Amino acid sequence: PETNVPSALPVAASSSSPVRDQLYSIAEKKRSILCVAADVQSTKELLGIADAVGPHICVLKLHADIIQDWTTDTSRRLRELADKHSFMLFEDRKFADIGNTVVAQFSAGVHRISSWADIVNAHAIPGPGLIEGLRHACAISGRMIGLLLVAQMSSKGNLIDERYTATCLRMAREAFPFCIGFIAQERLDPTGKLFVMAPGVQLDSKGDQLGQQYNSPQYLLKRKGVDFLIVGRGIYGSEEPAKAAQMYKELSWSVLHG
Ligand code: 6AU
Repeated sequence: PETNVPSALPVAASSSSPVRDQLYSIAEKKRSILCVAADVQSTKELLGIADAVGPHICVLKLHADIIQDWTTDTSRRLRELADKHSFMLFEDRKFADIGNTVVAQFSAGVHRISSWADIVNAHAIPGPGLIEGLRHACAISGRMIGLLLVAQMSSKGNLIDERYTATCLRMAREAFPFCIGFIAQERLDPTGKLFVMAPGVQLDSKGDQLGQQYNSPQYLLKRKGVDFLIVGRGIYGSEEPAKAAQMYKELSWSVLHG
């Protein structure tokens, strides 16, 4: 169903999640609801994209496990860029295992996600123990990190149905303020307190060969009521990523406020 609801930006003040507050404060200051997905495979490319699009984004999303030469230096330099340009780091790990395993995936291994990420995401399918494990691991790390539940997907033929999405909404409400929102394709929480970041955004393409489906910023923001847009190949795959990021930033902001 189409929601046709306005942006959640005005309700930011009523939030009691520091991570959510920080995100909305960056979005307002930079007039950007844009998250760039930097799905490149080397530290050099990752840092290059982060520096180039940094002025135009509120969030940089990455898949640390596709970076061939990842070291602790990669995360240290990423954090420096995040502070320099004022954006948040979102590790798109999509945790999907029992709590005990997820805690280790989150805090240990090569990537030590809990030591540098501001936002992470997870599938709800293992149940609340996963969320509890992540919340506990965050408390131990001493860092403020926000969780997004993957409540809908952009890919063709995905197995998520309305009942599953409704259960995600219930789980997310119970886990607020650690859980701050969703990866989804439409607004799920009518109050907008739990926000939606929507992937599957590109102007020049309808999809790829492996089931990705794209919609326009106008459609997702105006018709579906999402709050933030995630753009990957439409930006890092373009000839001038900084220019493309600026274009997506200005377009999406003006769709909401223009
Ligand atoms: O714009 P693209 O297609 O180049 O990149 C989209 C990015 C990729 C995906 O791993 C991710 O968004 N994604 C997600 C996320 C963010 O969880 C969920 C989903 O349903 N679809 C999707 O594309 O980094």
